[in-house]
Amino acid sequence: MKRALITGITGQDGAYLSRLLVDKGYQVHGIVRRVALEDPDHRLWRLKPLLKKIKLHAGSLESYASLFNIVQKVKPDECYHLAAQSFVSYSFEDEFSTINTNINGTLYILSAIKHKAPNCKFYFAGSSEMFGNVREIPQKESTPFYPRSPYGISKVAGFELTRNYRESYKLFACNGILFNHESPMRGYEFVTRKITLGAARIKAGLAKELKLGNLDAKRDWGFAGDFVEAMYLMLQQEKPDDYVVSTGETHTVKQFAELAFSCAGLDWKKYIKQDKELFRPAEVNLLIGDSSKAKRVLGWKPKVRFKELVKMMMDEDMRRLKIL
Ligand code: G4F
Repeated sequence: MKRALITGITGQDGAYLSRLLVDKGYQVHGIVRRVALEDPDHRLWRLKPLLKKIKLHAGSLESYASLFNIVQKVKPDECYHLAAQSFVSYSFEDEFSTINTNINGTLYILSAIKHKAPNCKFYFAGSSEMFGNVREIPQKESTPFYPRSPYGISKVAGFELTRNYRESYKLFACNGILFNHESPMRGYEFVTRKITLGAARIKAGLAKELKLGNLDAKRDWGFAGDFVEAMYLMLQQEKPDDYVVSTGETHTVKQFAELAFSCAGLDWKKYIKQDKELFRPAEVNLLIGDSSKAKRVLGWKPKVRFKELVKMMMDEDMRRLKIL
């Protein structure tokens, strides 16, 4: 039985990836904060259906000792490093903790693997935020990085650490450069879920308006369930490499909102208010990925398209509020 270790297992991607790996017969281990183990109803809700099938270990990205001990104990065959402070907007407010946690956490887990499980295959959750002020359209593996946020900078550092461990210590270490990926399990702080929950709440009579920031930003939004398959496939190849994972379609925040509200039979223009406070000090205006390498080498392509994704998220939020 193969053993997989997932950091960030409590998040959206962690939940989809755990399901995928459990279904493939893996023994799945996850690293979570001790408080999560003490408050499973709130902090482990995404893993609820899987809790009896996976093993959770208390640890922290800030503690090398905790990561070292877990890697030593689990001796994983594959490690998926998903944990991070992943909210771009917050990274402008607390750049220190974002940079510290995201960069050191990646370094610690890589080092622990080098010392205690050198044959373990490693996946790093890189991000399209690394492209930032994009140097070419669409963005592919060879596109230069130009991050526009402390979060983006921390991800570029993690990307380079992963590549360096691959080249210096011969670790099987891969970078996924994942474009935005969403689902009904997305956190409320991200714009897609904020919109779908906001629209559902308005429909249910629980709210009157929804405040958003920049409506013109364009993102390449895919379905998280599809994207975790690409992570898995990267670690099944003969050689470690880096891959862009995206849908190749881009839409504005406004288009997302328009479609989401229309799924609830609402006209978005009546309810969405722009709030300057929600604009970022530096914005990434356009992201659109070219994932032809992932298609060619991994045989991966996205299954869920934009409209289907918006509808899936809207329907689920309306069901949660018992209006569908
Ligand atoms: O949903 P977002 O917060 O996602 P963002 O910043 O693109 O980052 C996400 O995707 C990255 C991959 O590219 C990940 F690495 C990262 O961890 C995260 O998952 O914002 C999307 C866009 C931005 O341009 C933002 O300015 O939506 C715009 N936006 C407009 N109003 C808003 C809002 N974003 C948020 N979160 N909240 C708003 O009210």
